[in-house]
Amino acid sequence: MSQERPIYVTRPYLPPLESFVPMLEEIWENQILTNCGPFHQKFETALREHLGVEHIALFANGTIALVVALQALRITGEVITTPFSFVATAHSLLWNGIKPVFVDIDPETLNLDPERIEVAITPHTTAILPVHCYGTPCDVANIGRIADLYNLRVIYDAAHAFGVRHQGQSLLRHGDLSVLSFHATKIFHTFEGGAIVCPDEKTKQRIDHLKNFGFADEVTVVAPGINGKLNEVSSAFGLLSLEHLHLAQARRQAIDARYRRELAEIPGIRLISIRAGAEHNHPHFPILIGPEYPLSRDALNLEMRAHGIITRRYFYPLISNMPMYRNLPSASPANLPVANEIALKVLCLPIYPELSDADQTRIIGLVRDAGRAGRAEKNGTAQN
Ligand code: T4K
Repeated sequence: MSQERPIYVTRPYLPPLESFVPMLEEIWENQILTNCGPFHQKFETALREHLGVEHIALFANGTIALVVALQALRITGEVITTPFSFVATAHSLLWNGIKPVFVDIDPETLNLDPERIEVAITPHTTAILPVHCYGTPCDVANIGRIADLYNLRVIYDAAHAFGVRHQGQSLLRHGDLSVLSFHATKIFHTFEGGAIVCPDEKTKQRIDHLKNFGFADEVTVVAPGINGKLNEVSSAFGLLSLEHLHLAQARRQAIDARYRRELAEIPGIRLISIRAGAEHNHPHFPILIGPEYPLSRDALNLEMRAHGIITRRYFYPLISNMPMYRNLPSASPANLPVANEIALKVLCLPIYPELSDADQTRIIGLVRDAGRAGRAEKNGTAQN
């Protein structure tokens, strides 16, 4: 391992500490720490405006928001979803007693392939749970068309899609619900946090009840709710971070653009293209290691780590290969050839606002040099 400090795949954006102190003083003063207090309400309003959505309900994290989103729409039976995601996507189904049905992904977008959804629909199917993986918009038009045709609900796991715009409007306006994560590793975070975006007041009301034990008022419990509320410190932090987000995003965009420019020419490295008509948010920088690159994905991962660059294999292992899912008929690798292949090729490079130009130079150099060294070694072996 290199003696230099490690470079992680991400680092949380933190606004100047002194700008947060007055908010903490206000919380200390009024002693309202949670239960949808003033900062929670202000943050909800500010986010709704920032994102350009009708309604939003804040949550303690993205996973509990997914679990509640499924409860809010009373989803049961079978739900079609992607195996290429963070494990929380499928876990939210199991927590609701719902059977996940895995459908393969599109090799270009790495999102649920709409062409494969219809054959997976059975009389028990009630919904589709796609993921806008790495912030790339799903094929929302075709998913919407299939959902209408078969009378299915659509809940987007939009944990990576904060701020993504698609054809001139928020991507979060698609589907019945969209679920966000504000985890520390996300482009916009509240330490831990999450939200559900919904189009109508009635659904927002039900979600608000569900996230607060089902309380409609002090003595009336209208549903078997859970405790999913975002606390006041996190809400205040979110409110403050929103003001700084444009600067952080400009830096991410520059890092993304430089990776694209300088990695594009390396044989065997494939990049995920930004979709036409989409305003991207650069949450991750995945590269796919193909057979023309002389090192395997795992060998490159180890090489990077040996130099203190902590790259990550998001999303390996594939959810469908995990012990609690692999016996499902839809989890068979034969049913999911693209997802299985991508999970073995993908490597996420560091991207975060404070990544320096010098560190990015080092990362790009390592990917390039590991490729060159591997090629020279291969050629040498071939000549001997
Ligand atoms: N759906 C999708 C599609 C998701 O990607 C996620 C979360 C969810 C649902 C669920 O949302 P939440 O319930 O989490 O709100 C991380 C995150 O824990 C997880 O939130 C995220 N997806 C997933 C993609 O990544 P790990 O296990 O990779 O995190 P960890 O702790 O290894 O962190 C990665 C790197 O980030 C570290 O090497 C250093 C840096 N880091 C991390 C933390 C937590 C920091 O610098 N500071 C920190 O506080 O899962």
